[in-house]
Amino acid sequence: MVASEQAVVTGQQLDTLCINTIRTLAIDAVQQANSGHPGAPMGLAPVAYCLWQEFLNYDPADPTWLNRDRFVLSNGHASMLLYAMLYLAGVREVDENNQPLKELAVPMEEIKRFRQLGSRTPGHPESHITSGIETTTGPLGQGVGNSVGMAIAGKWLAANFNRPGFEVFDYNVYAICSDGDLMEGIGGEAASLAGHLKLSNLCWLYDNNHITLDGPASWSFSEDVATRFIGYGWNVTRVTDANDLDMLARALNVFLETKDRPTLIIVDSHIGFGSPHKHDSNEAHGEPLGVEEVRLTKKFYGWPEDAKFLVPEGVREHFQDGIGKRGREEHAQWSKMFAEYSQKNPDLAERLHLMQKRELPAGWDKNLTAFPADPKGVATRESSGKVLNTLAQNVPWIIGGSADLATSNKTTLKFEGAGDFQPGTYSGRNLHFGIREHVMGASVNGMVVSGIRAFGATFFNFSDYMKASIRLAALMEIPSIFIYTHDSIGLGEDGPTHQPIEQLAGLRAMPNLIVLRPGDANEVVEAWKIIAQLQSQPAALVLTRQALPTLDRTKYASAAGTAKGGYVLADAAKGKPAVILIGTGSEVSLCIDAYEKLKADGIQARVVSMPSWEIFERQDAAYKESVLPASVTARVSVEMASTFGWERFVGLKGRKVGMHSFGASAPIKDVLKFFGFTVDTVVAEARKAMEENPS
Ligand SMILES: Cc1ncc(C[n+]2csc(CCOP(=O)(O)OP(=O)(O)O)c2C)c(N)n1
Ligand SMILES: [Mg+2]
Repeated sequence: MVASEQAVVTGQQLDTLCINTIRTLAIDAVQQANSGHPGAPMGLAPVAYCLWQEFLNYDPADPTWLNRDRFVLSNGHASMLLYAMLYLAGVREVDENNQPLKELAVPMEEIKRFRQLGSRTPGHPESHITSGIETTTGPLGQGVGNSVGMAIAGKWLAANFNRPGFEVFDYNVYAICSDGDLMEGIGGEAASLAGHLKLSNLCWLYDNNHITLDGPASWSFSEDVATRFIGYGWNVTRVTDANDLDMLARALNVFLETKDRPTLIIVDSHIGFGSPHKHDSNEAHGEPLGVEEVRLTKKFYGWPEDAKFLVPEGVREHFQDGIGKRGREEHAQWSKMFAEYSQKNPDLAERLHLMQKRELPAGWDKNLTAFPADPKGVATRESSGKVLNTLAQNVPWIIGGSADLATSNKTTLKFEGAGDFQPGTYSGRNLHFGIREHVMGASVNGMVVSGIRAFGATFFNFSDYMKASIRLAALMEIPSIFIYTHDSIGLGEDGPTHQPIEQLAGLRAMPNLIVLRPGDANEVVEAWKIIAQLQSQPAALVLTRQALPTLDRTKYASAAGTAKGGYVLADAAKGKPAVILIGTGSEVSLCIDAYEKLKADGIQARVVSMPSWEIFERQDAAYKESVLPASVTARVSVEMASTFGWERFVGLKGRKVGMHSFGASAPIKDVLKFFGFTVDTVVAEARKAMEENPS
């Protein structure tokens, strides 16, 4: 059928017309941008069409509807598929208060501006830029990882909020994924965790197109995916032709009927379906088709060869009659039910409201009391565990867990009713991620975009394993919480394989991430208050294994200064300090000891505690000058980590006590002495700084 000749088209013809519209929009946008991947959207168009039009419970007029089915495009390079769907389904733009507007999330002008500066159609889908995009995808494997978090959230929300006769939450999570998603280690972790948790609300549609960027997938991928997923405990079904809508619908119905495990639908497809290229040779994969091939492809589809961005009459209307009408009706029914639910359960409704707005309940900080001074003190992982347990009682939607180190990370929620999240007990608040840091990061993000304040914990050194997810949380502007203990060589005997060196510098270099390394139990309390209030930034909380003195705050400044990122903890008795010692975490008390020694020797020192560079940086110039006066250039930073970046605060003439190599396996006292983290070293460095910077 030729689109331009259409009279009244119905049924199959209309399906084909819609599918080819998705394809040609992707082709034209990529061609116009002269950049992007047309092949995957062309191959997957029927899959997305069938899913959205026939199955997805989604109201395009309100993409923030609480109980909407979630759709994740894990192979984010196929972004034009998603943009075409958002446009054709008529998904609305949402304002900063989560209110839907009249405007489309992706109007046609934005499709024409694919991959251009400031457009809502960046190269890969970005949830903070484009309404209707549930999560940012692009690094392969992250999206399927997020989908596991979303499915966990769905189960947790249902277990905690549904009441007899009131199914507030019963949404499903669908992810389309590609060979890359399944090859990536994180994809395997995600599938393993989802299978263990029996997340029956999770469906992955695997684009089995036998091709990757370099060439045939068989060059590097030959395992039996179906068998692998059956081994993970998934239900596996197959669609042998991506263009067969009936077969796709049958497979999706199998998913809906499967109540005891997640479902993988393996869809055999042809990348760039309809293009005259021999795709097994993989030419032009990941590139625009080129003018001539665009014409030939359109001819194959029965499309006017010269038409660009053509949306034939009837296509958008057809989407309105399908996903639009179904979503509107489902949403309206749900809203009626939810209104009654809210009347009967005002507390729960209020909770959901706050969660959506990323706000905290009244009394969120109650019982977050100060720790008494104690020279022997307590490890910050210990004090953090106590604070977290209090905070989580005040904020019922803080949930999380550790990658098999909960007893070391001290992250177990131990209070009455906290419970474990396991198959059959989906109301539990303690997650067991297993030894899967990578998917812990991605699923924490998936939970956070679902309204939950989720945390994930491991040893600081293993933050590297989940770096991509931390980065995406920062990019997505979401308040994920990452807890890292065993923060330095101070962990001792486990040695250099476990001792972080460059991790602090790396995370501090990341835009929009708040890194906090509190110096004692009371800074831990303040750090958690900061974290709780974050709305659009993730946090990395970096904690010690070893005990630290709880400073006497009647003698030294209040830990409330933590809120400013850095503050004067101990100061020169009078006048300008002769030298400034700047420390973080476990080195704050070392600085204090050095300060006392210098004081006894008649030297007027100042100690600045700097738990968060990022927060200190955003203070006004006057405050920063009050903490680090420009006229005092004799400065020493003390941190058991790479010194990379400390010149920012100590200046080019300052001195840096830090790590210049990997650590060593030995008892902590030997390690600290060997690497020079002693009062004597700090005092000596302070004297050198003073000599080199005579005032
Ligand atoms: C973690 C990660 N590594 C590499 C890439 C770059 N990349 C984009 S698409 C792609 C491979 C595409 O193969 P496949 O996943 O089978 O998708 P298809 O080309 O079939 O759509 C690669 C390597 C990426 N996006 N993410
Ligand atoms: Mg592929």
